[in-house]
Amino acid sequence: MSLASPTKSSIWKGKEKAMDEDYADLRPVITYRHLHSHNLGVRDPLRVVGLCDSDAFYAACERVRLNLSEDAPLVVQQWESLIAVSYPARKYGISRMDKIKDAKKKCPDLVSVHVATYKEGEKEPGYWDDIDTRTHKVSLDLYRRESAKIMNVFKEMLPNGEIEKASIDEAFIDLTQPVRDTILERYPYLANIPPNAPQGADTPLPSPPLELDWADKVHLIPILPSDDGDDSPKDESEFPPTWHDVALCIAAEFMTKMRKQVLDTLGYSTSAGLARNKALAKLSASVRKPNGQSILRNDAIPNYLRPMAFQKIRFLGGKLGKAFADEYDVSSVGDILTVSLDEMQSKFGEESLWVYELVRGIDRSEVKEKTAYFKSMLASKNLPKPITKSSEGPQWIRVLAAELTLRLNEARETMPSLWPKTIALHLRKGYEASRSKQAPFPFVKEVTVDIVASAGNKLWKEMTGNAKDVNVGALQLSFSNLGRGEVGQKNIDGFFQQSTKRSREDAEDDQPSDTIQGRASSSSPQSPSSFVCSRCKKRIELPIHVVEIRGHDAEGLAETVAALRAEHDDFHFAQDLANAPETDQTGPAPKPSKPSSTGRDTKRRKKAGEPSKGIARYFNKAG
Ligand code: TTP
Ligand code: CA
Ligand code: CA
Repeated sequence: MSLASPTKSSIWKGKEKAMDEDYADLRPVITYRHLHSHNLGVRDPLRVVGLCDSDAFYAACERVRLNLSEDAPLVVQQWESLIAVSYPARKYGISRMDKIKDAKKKCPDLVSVHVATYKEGEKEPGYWDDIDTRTHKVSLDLYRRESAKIMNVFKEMLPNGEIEKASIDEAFIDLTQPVRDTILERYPYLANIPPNAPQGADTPLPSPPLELDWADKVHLIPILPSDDGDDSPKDESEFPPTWHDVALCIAAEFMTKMRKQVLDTLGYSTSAGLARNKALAKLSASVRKPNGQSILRNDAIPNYLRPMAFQKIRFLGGKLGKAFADEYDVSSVGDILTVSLDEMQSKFGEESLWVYELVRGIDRSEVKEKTAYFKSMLASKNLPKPITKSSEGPQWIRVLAAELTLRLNEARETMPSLWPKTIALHLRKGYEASRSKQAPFPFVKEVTVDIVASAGNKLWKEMTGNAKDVNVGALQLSFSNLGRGEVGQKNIDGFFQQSTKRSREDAEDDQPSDTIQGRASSSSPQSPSSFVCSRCKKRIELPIHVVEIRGHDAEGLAETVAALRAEHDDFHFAQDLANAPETDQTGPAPKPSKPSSTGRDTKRRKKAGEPSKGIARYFNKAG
């Protein structure tokens, strides 16, 4: 750290002061009003959020499919690379970084499964012997299906909890409401405000129980830091349980039950984290893996976060985190705590309030089911060798059509009225901007590969025209504007719920379907590595290194882009919250020395729709 630099030293607050102030909201007063309110949302002092992540997920899916023992050392391969490694295989020192050849050297008994692929002429993905990137296309359908089963277990077991799928193998679960109901059941004396309560509903709750029986197989992240080399439990008696700890303890019971159900009925072991918000739940979930469950009590937040590399925090891992690290020469959360809010905002814009809060263990993003997730479906293929003849297109379009057909029909099993309004074809050279063309997709009762392929072929023909020579490095076929409607209804417009506000993306579908090169990328509804945000109207693109990490093929991208979209939504949400005027007194009291965390200062408020100049750029187009 270059603390000595005179220009930089002026931005550091006194270390001492930082320690005292930074985590000031760990033991908020909880009143009867808090306990009895149902709509405090992210300001709820009793808020408890879990994140559940499946262990070595793709490997587990293949183990279950093949009915192998849990001890089998197994890897999932995509071409020559590994995309998932079971925990028994990790014992041999095998990691995702290895090539299959090296992994087999490390463990001669290794079971290796190549991810399923679509093959020309086959309607369904399968496990073939002659896998070749020139003729096959990766299918993640099995993992998507298993993922949906896990989500269904959560939904069934927790009808009044909010569940948000965060990626193919993880979900955030807001347990606040079910936990609140349980608290009232277990501590019935809290159900009514005592007639002699001095401040009525605003009277603090009586003291919580002196000891909590933390459920089995739960790891409590320690409140006090371990001395060098000494991990033995410390005396934490100066931190008696709070009502929030009671809430966490009950949340842990719910989580244990759900994870057990997933393991018993589906065969998947999972790891979970529980804390007061999403960012902290996500961090805690990776503390004990596999098959672990960690709880981060509020009192444990400071010593857990301070020494941590701040780039481990959700959203701070990418370009934004790197920009902070470079700007302030910081690496740990403790380092970054010494950067004042004014300094941060002057360099990174008003919204960096949100980073300022994250490193202080505050995350105001909501757990919300993302329905936009199902608004589009896409299948894509990066070709190992570009297509150079127009006549070579249809064979790939058929492969993509088979995948889309399968996925649409599968989705229609649970949502029979689901129908896409539009079909689009994108053609790209490498990762350059794509050319695309779209057309309305007419309603038919039964969708078949032939119907989808012929719609795709028509677009291909229109795009490549009579040209004999073409140069196409990647193809993508997509359905967009999927909506619900009455089965058998002919009028496509009738399929869409009135409640969905028309986004710019929807509106663009009314424009002529032909798109021209260059503009195509920014006006098309989907592209494999990006999406257009309906709020800030920006095309949000995955960084190219992520595109590469997700495999040699574009398949994994759909998931990653969905996650990116969810994160981007959260980003807007966090911004909204930061800009919203405070409506109650349950949040942390604003400190006079810096702008309120709820942004009362209207001068600081941005106009809706105004493009963000600050940290938003770190979530945008690479470059
Ligand atoms: P992860 O949850 O990151 O990893 P994992 O489930 O394999 O292992 P862990 O127990 O450590 O959580 O990713 C979930 C699945 O996503 C993984 O099984 C395979 C896929 N994936 C890729 O295809 N490419 C990648 O680079 C990563 C990180 C994951
Ligand atoms: Ca996982
Ligand atoms: Ca994961």
